[in-house]
Formats: sequence, C-alpha cells, structure tokens
Amino acid sequence: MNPDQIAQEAAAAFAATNDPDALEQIKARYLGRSGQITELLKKLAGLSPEEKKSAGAAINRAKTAIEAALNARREELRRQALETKLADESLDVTLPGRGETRSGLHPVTRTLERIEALFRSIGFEVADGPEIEADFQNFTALNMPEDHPARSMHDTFFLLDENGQVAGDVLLRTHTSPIQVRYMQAHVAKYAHLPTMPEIRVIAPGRVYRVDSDATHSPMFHQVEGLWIGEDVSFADLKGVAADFLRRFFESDDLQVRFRPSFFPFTEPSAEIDVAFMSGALKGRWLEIAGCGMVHPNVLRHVGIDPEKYLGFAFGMGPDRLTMLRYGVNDLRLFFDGDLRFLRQFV
Ligand code: 2NM
Repeated sequence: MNPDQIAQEAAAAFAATNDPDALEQIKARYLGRSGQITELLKKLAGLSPEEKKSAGAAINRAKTAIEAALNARREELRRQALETKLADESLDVTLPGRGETRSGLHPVTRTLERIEALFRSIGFEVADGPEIEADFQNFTALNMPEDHPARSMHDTFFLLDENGQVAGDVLLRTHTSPIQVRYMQAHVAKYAHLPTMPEIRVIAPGRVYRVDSDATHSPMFHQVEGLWIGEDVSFADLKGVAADFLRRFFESDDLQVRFRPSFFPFTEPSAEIDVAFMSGALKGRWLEIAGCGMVHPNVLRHVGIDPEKYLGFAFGMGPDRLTMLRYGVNDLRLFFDGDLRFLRQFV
C-alpha cells in the first residue's frame, strides 16, 4: 500500500469508531512503534537518496494527514460526549414541581387562626410566651397556693437540673395564663410613666402540658385564654364578649349560652360557660366550652396592677375540644398522632 492509501484507510477507520479508547487503539495501527507508517519509514533506509527524498515526502504527507484526521476525530468525539452529558443533565426550571401531596393546616391550627381573627376584629392583641416557664408566672402569680394539687409532680412536668434532680421552679407551662402574666408585667412597665395605663385586651393561644393521657386528655394540648383589664370592665362585658365570640365561632346566631358558677384560683367570681346548639347532631345538649371570671385582686397585685383602680375579666378555652366539636372527632389523640390518613381529611 502506498502512503496515500494508508492515510485514506486510517481516516476511514477513525471515522468508523465512536469510542475514544478504540480511537487511540486504531491510531497505534498507523503511527505506533510497529504501525504501518512507522514500518514504511523504517524501509526508507534501504533506498537511494533520490528515492528516499520523494518516498520520504510522501510518507510525511500521509503522516501529517493521519494526525490531522486523528485530531479532528478526537475533537469530534469530545464534543459529542459533552453534548450527551449536557442533554442528560438538562433541567427545565420552568416545569411545575413534582410534589404529589397537597399541604394544609392542622385542624387545630385552623381553629386557632379562626379564634385569633375573631378576637383581633374586636381589638384584642395576640400574645405568646415561653413553653418552659418559671414557677412564679405559672403558679404563684396566679394565686395558686403552695399546696395546690396542680403543683404536684403528679400533674405537672417539672424540668430536671444538670444533676438530674427536679428543678422545683422550672416546668412546662400547664396553661397559657403565664403568657398573660408576662403581658401584664410588660404592660405595667411600659406605661409606668402615665397616670393611668391603657386598657389590656389580649388573647394568649398556645401549647400547654399536663401529666394526663386518655381519649379526652393529651399530655400536650392547646389553650386560648383572654384578658380584658381596664378601669371599668364588668362581668356584663364578659358575658357580651363571650356570647358574641361563641356565636360567631360556631356561625350560629341562635346559639344558647349560659354561665354556671364555678371556681378558679385566679378569678373571683368564676363561671363555666356552656353552649347548646338549636340544630344539628348536638341539638339541645349543654356542652361545657370555657371557664371565665373576674381576675382575682391577688393576681393583679402580683403583676403590679392596683386592684382598687383596675379590674377586668379573663377566660380560658380548649381549642382542641372546639375542633373535635366542629368536626365530630371523638378521640383527641388522633390530632397529635401525626397519622396523615386522618389529618388529610381536613385539608
Ligand atoms: C380560665 C378560666 C378563668 C385566666 C385567668 C388569667 C389571668 F392571667 F389573667 F389571670 N388568664 N386566664 C382564666 C380565667 C382561665 O381557663 C379555664
């Protein structure tokens, strides 16, 4: 074979492969130590000077042509590999997400947001506070005596100190009242420079913790408490606010509301609030829905408010129970088990 034929054959062989490794193998057949071009060069030694000159030039032309074809093919394969890689990794950022589940709010969260919106609409602020509380804000300030059963380890989750001993004054809040205690303390400090402080109108929603667990009690549950303090806030105002709220919450203008005498350490007098629906599955049955009362003078004193000048009412209710009523759920624990088959029904 003459050099030109070898060069043509090499170019055809390069073009016939798509594999970079195979391409280098093929190259060896022509330019390697015993490749066809190399063998021709070796044979030059036995030729006359004239023959050497013309044959050598032809071989070198072929060699240059083979090298050019090789480099072109190398470049082509490199470009193809890059294009394949880019195509594989391409990402259309304008495509919609692949999420297949719809998200939604927890049913108790929906109830909390409803309650917050209703109270905001009549001028209440929404406050929060720490879930790990101090004994003073959780118990003492709320007129709960040293020997009150709620203060026992049997009823309250106390925290342990670094030695694993019960730290007597740190606990998981057992109600949201400490939020109101902190709110009142901050309010008093904020308006200490005024002869008369502005009214306090606040609700305190949040998680609370008690040592208790059955179909109607979860060790973690929710409360919403409310507070209205001023110079002239009466039990009549309490009845109006409570009845109005409950009728709006249950979307029932003819909801029956009654106040039944009761006892709480932090209010005096105190009452239980019951409601009865005029229609539906629960028609005509009185349901206990909240507790309330006029804030006890001792509570006001503990937060630095003069009970001779200011008074007001407070109330507390269980949004978990309200949610059970609204959706006809009979086991409270379902709300907190995290079973999506249950929770998805409310989305
Ligand atoms: C209730 C019932 C009655 C209440 C009292 C206070 C505070 F902080 F002002 F003293 N907050 N919440 C209260 C009153 C809570 O829950 C059944």
